[in-house]
Amino acid sequence: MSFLKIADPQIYKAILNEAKREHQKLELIASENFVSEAVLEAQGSIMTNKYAEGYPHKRWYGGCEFVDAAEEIAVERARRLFGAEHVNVQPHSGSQANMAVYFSVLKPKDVVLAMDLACGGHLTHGHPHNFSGRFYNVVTYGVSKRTEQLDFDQIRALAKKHKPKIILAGACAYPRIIDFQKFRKICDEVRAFLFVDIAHISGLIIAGLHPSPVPYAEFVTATTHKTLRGPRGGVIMCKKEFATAIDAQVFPGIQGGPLMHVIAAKATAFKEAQRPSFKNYQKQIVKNAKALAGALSKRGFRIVSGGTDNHLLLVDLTNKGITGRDAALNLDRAGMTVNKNLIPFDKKSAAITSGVRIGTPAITTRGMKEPQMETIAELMSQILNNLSKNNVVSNVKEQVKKLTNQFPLYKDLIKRMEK
Ligand code: DSN
Repeated sequence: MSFLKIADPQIYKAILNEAKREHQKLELIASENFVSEAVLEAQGSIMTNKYAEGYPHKRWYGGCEFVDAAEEIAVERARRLFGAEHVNVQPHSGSQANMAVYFSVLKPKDVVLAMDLACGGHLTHGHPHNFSGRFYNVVTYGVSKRTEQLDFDQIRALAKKHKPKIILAGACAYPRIIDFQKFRKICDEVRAFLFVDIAHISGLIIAGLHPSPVPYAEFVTATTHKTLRGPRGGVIMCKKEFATAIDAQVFPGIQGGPLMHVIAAKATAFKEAQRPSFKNYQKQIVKNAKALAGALSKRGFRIVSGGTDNHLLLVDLTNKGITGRDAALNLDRAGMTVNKNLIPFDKKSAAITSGVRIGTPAITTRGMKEPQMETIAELMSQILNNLSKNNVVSNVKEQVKKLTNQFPLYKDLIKRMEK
């Protein structure tokens, strides 16, 4: 029996429709994934009821013994997974995690050196409309025009010129390995803190498929819902000496009561990430991204930087004469969900863009492998070479349905909800 179906049929229907959408379409947004039913159960649990301002055994409210247990388990699992000295699992999102790091060591107007949003950086690293760009003096680095990869000579030169207090590494649309040791070296040369945002690549790091920044950086933030495949939320890792400052910035600095049901679900996701099968899953994510990049490139699509080392690829659509916005809209009509994305040195605005970003974490969770990447590239190519041809859209849509039916998602949950 469903309590929700009786209490709120409209929301019940919206959730059921969303479950069906997730099943029927190909989810290719690089930052999305599908959590396990165990994570869903923890997140949907009665721990949502509890106020627990503070930290385990130092709360402002009574009755925290069981949420204390959940938070301690989450912290310990994250600490082991990442090899971190100190972990805070309370940030509601990646934004709060990043804000807490900035607040812990910066004063307003201090200089930060971070990656340009147009080259793959993130809003909360220093965009002028975000708290980060409004409070701090943000200088940005980009990528080399020739390689479309990080240019450490440029980063060093900017660091020497502007003397930032923090250098931020990490991105949400960068398809290559990031060399954190090189960032550390530059930080040491200019006496800056190294802050790394691994929101996108945390799963790859846990699996050893991408070098970890934890040994090199004073601060590392992540989200738990991308390659890590947990509930929507944030986490901070830092060196012991900053533990008190970070904890104080998360609470009471910027947050009140932690979301204990989400923290319980983070703990469950961390446990899932300890399994050998998680490593195999991450390996397949990278194999799939490489296969998809290769298959698209074979069909005449230009892949930014010539390929990928991680879970995502950026496709430059300039030679196809279409914008990222039109590409994303038309792909979605045919059942393939991607997002429009700026490419390095894009001449178009962020609302239009010349590219799309494509990620493989979610389709890999469904069990898709290299042969399916070939099929997906072919279906994408049919749409992008025949924009607005309705017969092509309906034909591709049918083929997407056939493919997704072979890799069912939330089958039992949908069945239960449809009863
Ligand atoms: N919105 C996320 C992404 O898509 O990369 C980052 O916060």
